Amino acid sequence: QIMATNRTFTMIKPDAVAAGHIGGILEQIIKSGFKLVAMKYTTLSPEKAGQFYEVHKERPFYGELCQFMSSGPIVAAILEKDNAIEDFRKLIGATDPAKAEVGTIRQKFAQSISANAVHGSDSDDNAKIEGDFFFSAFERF
Ligand code: DGI
Repeated sequence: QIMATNRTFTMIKPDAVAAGHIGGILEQIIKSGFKLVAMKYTTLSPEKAGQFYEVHKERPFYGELCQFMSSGPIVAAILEKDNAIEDFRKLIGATDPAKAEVGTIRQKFAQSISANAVHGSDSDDNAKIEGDFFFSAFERF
């Protein structure tokens, strides 16, 4: 039997922070059954953003993505719930908010495919790598 993943990593991106949506987004996440394991309000330098998004290095939007992600403060968090990866990606909706289902976080709070309000890990392995990128062991509950 395959064990469902129970942790994911998220960021509330600079567009959503600047637009005052931290509270609304966190409320929807918590009400959807996710528990906070770790959380911080911080910034990414262009270098750090480049490191975080290394997998997208060859994509045409990489430069824009790193510039955007370092343009203002973000909220980073590790979340826990049964089936966390899949359920969280369902909760945030499609990468392009114009294609995101009604009621999803991106449909409600995102502005464009690049300024799309939130990040959600796409696999168990990446959730661990991304959580470790931001949090040390004593910063987790
Ligand atoms: O896992 P997702 O965040 O939904 O999407 P992804 O892993 O394919 O891409 C990571 C981020 O890169 C995404 O949240 C926003 C940005 N991005 C993805 N595709 C495009 C893009 N940005 C621009 N400008 N154009 C794109 O086609």
